Amino acid sequence: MNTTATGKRGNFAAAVDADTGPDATAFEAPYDWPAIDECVRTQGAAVVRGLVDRSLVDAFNRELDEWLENNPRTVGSDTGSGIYDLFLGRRTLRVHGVPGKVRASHDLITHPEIVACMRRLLAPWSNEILLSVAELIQIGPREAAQMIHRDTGSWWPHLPRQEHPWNASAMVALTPFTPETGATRVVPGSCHWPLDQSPRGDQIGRAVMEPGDALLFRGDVLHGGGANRTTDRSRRGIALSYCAGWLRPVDNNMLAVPPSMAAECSDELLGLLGYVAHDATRQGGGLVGMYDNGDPLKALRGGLLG
Ligand SMILES: O=C(O)CCC(=O)C(=O)O
Ligand SMILES: [Fe+2]
Repeated sequence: MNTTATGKRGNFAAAVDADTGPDATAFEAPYDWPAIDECVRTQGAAVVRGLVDRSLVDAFNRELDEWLENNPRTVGSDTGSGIYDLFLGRRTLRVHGVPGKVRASHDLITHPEIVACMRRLLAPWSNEILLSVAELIQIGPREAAQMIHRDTGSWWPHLPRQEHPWNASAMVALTPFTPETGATRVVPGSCHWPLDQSPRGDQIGRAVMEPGDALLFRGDVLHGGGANRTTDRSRRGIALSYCAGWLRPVDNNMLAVPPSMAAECSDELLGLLGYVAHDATRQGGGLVGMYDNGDPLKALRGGLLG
Protein backbone atom coordinates (compact mmCIF):
# COMPACT_ATOMS: atom_id res chain seq x y z
CA MET A 1 0.00 0.00 0.00
CA ASN A 2 1.22 3.46 -0.76
CA THR A 3 -1.19 6.20 0.13
CA THR A 4 -0.47 9.90 0.19
CA ALA A 5 -2.04 12.61 2.27
CA THR A 6 -1.39 16.25 2.95
CA GLY A 7 0.17 16.91 6.32
CA LYS A 8 1.06 20.21 7.94
CA ARG A 9 4.67 19.15 8.18
CA GLY A 10 5.01 18.67 4.47
CA ASN A 11 3.49 19.19 1.09
CA PHE A 12 4.11 15.49 0.87
CA ALA A 13 3.42 12.92 3.51
CA ALA A 14 3.13 9.25 2.69
CA ALA A 15 2.08 6.26 4.70
CA VAL A 16 4.15 3.34 3.42
CA ASP A 17 3.91 0.07 5.30
CA ALA A 18 7.12 -1.58 4.14
CA ASP A 19 10.57 -0.47 5.24
CA THR A 20 12.97 -2.90 3.61
CA GLY A 21 15.59 -0.38 2.47
CA PRO A 22 19.15 -0.21 3.81
CA ASP A 23 19.53 0.91 7.42
CA ALA A 24 20.96 4.38 8.00
CA THR A 25 24.78 4.49 7.75
CA ALA A 26 26.29 4.20 11.21
CA PHE A 27 29.55 5.57 12.64
CA GLU A 28 31.42 4.34 15.70
CA ALA A 29 33.87 6.15 17.99
CA PRO A 30 36.42 7.58 17.42
CA TYR A 31 34.21 9.74 15.25
CA ASP A 32 35.33 10.88 11.85
CA TRP A 33 33.29 14.11 11.86
CA PRO A 34 34.14 15.20 8.30
CA ALA A 35 32.84 11.80 7.09
CA ILE A 36 29.74 12.05 9.30
CA ASP A 37 29.02 15.60 8.04
CA GLU A 38 29.44 14.42 4.47
CA CYS A 39 27.11 11.48 5.05
CA VAL A 40 24.41 13.75 6.52
CA ARG A 41 24.83 16.26 3.69
CA THR A 42 24.64 13.70 0.91
CA GLN A 43 22.44 10.89 2.30
CA GLY A 44 20.51 13.17 4.62
CA ALA A 45 21.19 11.13 7.76
CA ALA A 46 23.77 9.25 9.82
CA VAL A 47 23.65 7.24 13.03
CA VAL A 48 26.40 8.07 15.52
CA ARG A 49 26.81 5.26 18.01
CA GLY A 50 27.37 6.09 21.67
CA LEU A 51 27.35 9.83 21.04
CA VAL A 52 25.60 10.65 24.30
CA ASP A 53 26.99 9.24 27.55
CA ARG A 54 24.80 6.63 29.18
CA SER A 55 25.04 8.57 32.45
CA LEU A 56 23.33 11.55 30.78
CA VAL A 57 20.69 9.32 29.17
CA ASP A 58 20.00 7.72 32.56
CA ALA A 59 19.84 11.08 34.34
CA PHE A 60 17.45 12.42 31.71
CA ASN A 61 15.21 9.33 31.85
CA ARG A 62 15.08 9.48 35.65
CA GLU A 63 14.17 13.15 35.74
CA LEU A 64 11.64 12.76 32.94
CA ASP A 65 9.97 9.81 34.69
CA GLU A 66 9.70 11.92 37.83
CA TRP A 67 8.24 14.82 35.85
CA LEU A 68 5.72 12.53 34.14
CA GLU A 69 4.70 11.13 37.50
CA ASN A 70 3.94 14.60 38.76
CA ASN A 71 2.48 15.80 35.45
CA PRO A 72 0.55 12.87 34.01
CA ARG A 73 0.12 13.07 30.25
CA THR A 74 -1.99 11.01 27.93
CA VAL A 75 -0.92 9.61 24.59
CA GLY A 76 -2.23 11.23 21.42
CA SER A 77 -2.61 14.89 20.52
CA ASP A 78 -5.52 17.27 20.23
CA THR A 79 -4.29 20.01 17.95
CA GLY A 80 -7.65 20.80 16.37
CA SER A 81 -6.55 19.18 13.11
CA GLY A 82 -7.52 15.55 12.56
CA ILE A 83 -4.78 14.91 10.01
CA TYR A 84 -2.14 16.50 12.23
CA ASP A 85 -3.29 14.45 15.24
CA LEU A 86 -2.92 11.35 13.06
CA PHE A 87 0.53 12.50 12.01
CA LEU A 88 1.53 12.98 15.66
CA GLY A 89 0.27 9.50 16.54
CA ARG A 90 -2.68 8.18 18.53
CA ARG A 91 -0.49 6.07 20.81
CA THR A 92 2.49 8.37 20.97
CA LEU A 93 3.32 10.51 23.96
CA ARG A 94 4.80 13.87 22.97
CA VAL A 95 6.15 16.45 25.36
CA HIS A 96 7.24 19.82 23.99
CA GLY A 97 9.03 22.56 25.89
CA VAL A 98 11.31 19.97 27.50
CA PRO A 99 14.01 22.53 28.50
CA GLY A 100 11.47 24.18 30.82
CA LYS A 101 10.46 20.85 32.35
CA VAL A 102 13.50 18.56 32.60
CA ARG A 103 16.76 20.16 33.61
CA ALA A 104 18.91 17.31 32.35
CA SER A 105 17.70 18.21 28.85
CA HIS A 106 19.97 21.26 28.99
CA ASP A 107 23.04 19.04 28.66
CA LEU A 108 21.43 17.26 25.69
CA ILE A 109 20.45 20.49 23.93
CA THR A 110 23.96 21.92 24.38
CA HIS A 111 25.76 18.61 23.77
CA PRO A 112 29.05 19.90 22.28
CA GLU A 113 29.33 17.43 19.40
CA ILE A 114 25.66 17.63 18.45
CA VAL A 115 25.65 21.43 18.49
CA ALA A 116 28.94 21.64 16.58
CA CYS A 117 27.61 19.32 13.88
CA MET A 118 24.35 21.30 13.64
CA ARG A 119 26.33 24.55 13.36
CA ARG A 120 28.39 23.11 10.50
CA LEU A 121 25.32 21.82 8.67
CA LEU A 122 23.46 25.12 9.00
CA ALA A 123 26.51 27.38 8.49
CA PRO A 124 25.77 28.07 4.80
CA TRP A 125 22.54 29.72 5.96
CA SER A 126 23.29 31.32 9.27
CA ASN A 127 25.95 32.56 11.72
CA GLU A 128 23.94 31.50 14.73
CA ILE A 129 21.58 28.61 15.20
CA LEU A 130 18.49 28.26 17.35
CA LEU A 131 16.89 25.31 19.04
CA SER A 132 13.72 24.79 17.04
CA VAL A 133 12.23 22.19 19.34
CA ALA A 134 13.31 19.69 21.98
CA GLU A 135 10.53 17.13 21.90
CA LEU A 136 10.10 13.89 23.77
CA ILE A 137 8.64 11.33 21.38
CA GLN A 138 7.59 8.14 23.09
CA ILE A 139 5.99 5.72 20.65
CA GLY A 140 3.66 3.46 22.57
CA PRO A 141 2.77 -0.21 21.97
CA ARG A 142 0.65 -0.93 18.86
CA GLU A 143 1.35 2.46 17.28
CA ALA A 144 1.20 2.62 13.49
CA ALA A 145 4.11 3.95 11.44
CA GLN A 146 4.11 7.73 11.17
CA MET A 147 3.59 9.32 7.78
CA ILE A 148 6.88 9.78 5.96
CA HIS A 149 7.56 13.51 5.85
CA ARG A 150 10.11 16.31 5.78
CA ASP A 151 10.50 18.39 8.96
CA THR A 152 11.20 21.46 6.80
CA GLY A 153 7.55 21.23 5.79
CA SER A 154 6.71 22.70 9.22
CA TRP A 155 7.66 26.12 7.94
CA TRP A 156 6.29 26.22 4.44
CA PRO A 157 5.89 22.98 2.54
CA HIS A 158 6.40 24.52 -0.88
CA LEU A 159 9.76 26.19 -0.30
CA PRO A 160 12.08 25.07 -3.08
CA ARG A 161 14.59 22.37 -2.29
CA GLN A 162 18.03 23.73 -1.38
CA GLU A 163 21.56 22.36 -1.48
CA HIS A 164 21.87 22.92 2.28
CA PRO A 165 19.12 22.49 4.85
CA TRP A 166 18.00 25.34 7.13
CA ASN A 167 16.86 22.81 9.72
CA ALA A 168 18.60 19.70 11.05
CA SER A 169 18.03 17.42 14.01
CA ALA A 170 19.47 14.85 16.35
CA MET A 171 17.13 12.09 17.44
CA VAL A 172 18.73 10.67 20.58
CA ALA A 173 17.62 7.17 21.55
CA LEU A 174 16.64 6.94 25.22
CA THR A 175 15.44 3.32 24.96
CA PRO A 176 16.30 0.74 22.28
CA PHE A 177 15.18 1.72 18.76
CA THR A 178 14.48 -1.63 17.07
CA PRO A 179 12.38 -2.65 14.08
CA GLU A 180 9.78 -3.86 16.61
CA THR A 181 9.68 -0.83 18.91
CA GLY A 182 9.52 1.87 16.22
CA ALA A 183 13.02 2.80 15.11
CA THR A 184 12.93 6.03 13.10
CA ARG A 185 12.58 5.37 9.36
CA VAL A 186 14.73 7.30 6.89
CA VAL A 187 14.89 7.51 3.09
CA PRO A 188 18.59 8.03 2.26
CA GLY A 189 19.22 10.60 -0.45
CA SER A 190 15.64 11.90 -0.46
CA CYS A 191 16.84 15.37 0.56
CA HIS A 192 17.86 15.74 -3.08
CA TRP A 193 14.63 14.41 -4.58
CA PRO A 194 11.89 16.49 -6.17
CA LEU A 195 9.45 17.47 -3.43
CA ASP A 196 6.62 15.35 -4.83
CA GLN A 197 8.60 12.11 -5.27
CA SER A 198 7.14 9.28 -3.22
CA PRO A 199 9.43 6.64 -1.63
CA ARG A 200 8.98 2.94 -2.28
CA GLY A 201 9.13 0.58 0.68
CA ASP A 202 12.51 -0.73 -0.46
CA GLN A 203 13.94 2.81 -0.26
CA ILE A 204 12.93 3.26 3.38
CA GLY A 205 15.57 2.20 5.88
CA ARG A 206 15.69 2.35 9.67
CA ALA A 207 17.83 3.90 12.36
CA VAL A 208 18.33 0.95 14.71
CA MET A 209 19.88 2.37 17.87
CA GLU A 210 20.80 1.69 21.47
CA PRO A 211 20.25 4.30 24.19
CA GLY A 212 22.84 7.06 23.70
CA ASP A 213 23.06 6.57 19.93
CA ALA A 214 21.89 9.52 17.85
CA LEU A 215 20.43 9.87 14.38
CA LEU A 216 21.65 13.13 12.86
CA PHE A 217 19.51 14.19 9.93
CA ARG A 218 18.68 17.03 7.60
CA GLY A 219 15.22 18.52 8.03
CA ASP A 220 14.59 17.99 4.33
CA VAL A 221 15.21 14.24 4.28
CA LEU A 222 12.13 12.01 4.20
CA HIS A 223 11.67 10.17 7.48
CA GLY A 224 9.11 9.19 10.11
CA GLY A 225 8.60 7.28 13.32
CA GLY A 226 8.40 3.51 12.85
CA ALA A 227 5.49 1.29 13.87
CA ASN A 228 5.66 -0.07 17.40
CA ARG A 229 4.62 -3.70 16.96
CA THR A 230 5.10 -4.64 20.58
CA THR A 231 2.29 -4.93 23.10
CA ASP A 232 4.25 -3.77 26.11
CA ARG A 233 7.28 -1.66 25.24
CA SER A 234 7.50 2.04 24.49
CA ARG A 235 10.23 3.53 22.34
CA ARG A 236 11.52 6.75 23.88
CA GLY A 237 13.58 9.33 22.04
CA ILE A 238 14.22 13.04 22.21
CA ALA A 239 14.22 14.98 18.98
CA LEU A 240 16.59 17.95 19.24
CA SER A 241 15.89 20.11 16.25
CA TYR A 242 17.88 23.21 15.31
CA CYS A 243 17.28 25.87 12.68
CA ALA A 244 18.92 28.91 11.13
CA GLY A 245 19.17 31.72 13.69
CA TRP A 246 16.83 33.99 11.74
CA LEU A 247 14.05 31.46 11.35
CA ARG A 248 11.08 31.19 13.70
CA PRO A 249 11.50 27.98 15.74
CA VAL A 250 8.72 25.38 15.92
CA ASP A 251 8.47 25.76 19.72
CA ASN A 252 8.31 29.08 21.48
CA ASN A 253 11.35 28.34 23.61
CA MET A 254 11.36 31.71 25.36
CA LEU A 255 7.95 30.92 26.80
CA ALA A 256 9.12 27.39 27.70
CA VAL A 257 12.08 28.95 29.55
CA PRO A 258 10.90 32.41 30.61
CA PRO A 259 13.33 35.06 31.93
CA SER A 260 12.71 33.99 35.55
CA MET A 261 14.11 30.52 34.76
CA ALA A 262 16.58 31.69 32.15
CA ALA A 263 18.72 33.57 34.66
CA GLU A 264 20.11 30.23 35.89
CA CYS A 265 20.95 28.87 32.43
CA SER A 266 24.27 29.01 30.60
CA ASP A 267 24.86 31.61 27.89
CA GLU A 268 25.22 28.77 25.40
CA LEU A 269 21.79 27.36 26.20
CA LEU A 270 20.23 30.83 26.24
CA GLY A 271 21.67 31.57 22.82
CA LEU A 272 20.02 28.42 21.47
CA LEU A 273 16.72 29.30 23.16
CA GLY A 274 16.62 32.73 21.50
CA TYR A 275 18.07 35.03 24.15
CA VAL A 276 20.71 36.19 21.66
CA ALA A 277 20.13 38.34 18.59
CA HIS A 278 21.15 36.97 15.20
CA ASP A 279 23.81 39.25 13.76
CA ALA A 280 24.27 39.30 9.99
CA THR A 281 25.94 42.74 9.92
CA ARG A 282 29.26 41.20 8.84
CA GLN A 283 27.45 39.91 5.77
CA GLY A 284 25.92 43.32 5.09
CA GLY A 285 22.65 42.27 6.74
CA GLY A 286 21.05 43.28 10.02
CA LEU A 287 20.07 42.05 13.46
CA VAL A 288 16.99 40.06 14.35
CA GLY A 289 15.75 38.95 17.74
CA MET A 290 16.67 42.18 19.53
CA TYR A 291 15.23 43.40 22.81
CA ASP A 292 14.80 47.11 23.41
CA ASN A 293 17.16 47.91 20.55
CA GLY A 294 19.90 45.69 21.90
CA ASP A 295 21.13 42.28 22.99
CA PRO A 296 18.50 40.34 25.00
CA LEU A 297 21.18 38.34 26.85
CA LYS A 298 22.74 41.55 28.14
CA ALA A 299 19.31 42.73 29.26
CA LEU A 300 18.68 39.41 30.99
CA ARG A 301 22.03 39.36 32.75
CA GLY A 302 21.51 43.02 33.72
CA GLY A 303 18.28 42.06 35.48
CA LEU A 304 16.12 44.03 33.04
CA LEU A 305 13.85 41.15 32.00
CA GLY A 306 12.34 40.41 35.42
O1 LIG B 1 9.68 9.46 16.38
C1 LIG B 1 10.42 9.40 15.41
O2 LIG B 1 11.22 8.49 15.24
C2 LIG B 1 10.35 10.48 14.36
C3 LIG B 1 9.31 11.50 14.64
C4 LIG B 1 9.28 12.60 13.64
O3 LIG B 1 9.94 12.56 12.66
C5 LIG B 1 8.44 13.79 13.86
O4 LIG B 1 7.53 13.73 14.71
O5 LIG B 1 8.65 14.79 13.16
FE1 LIG C 1 10.01 14.41 11.62
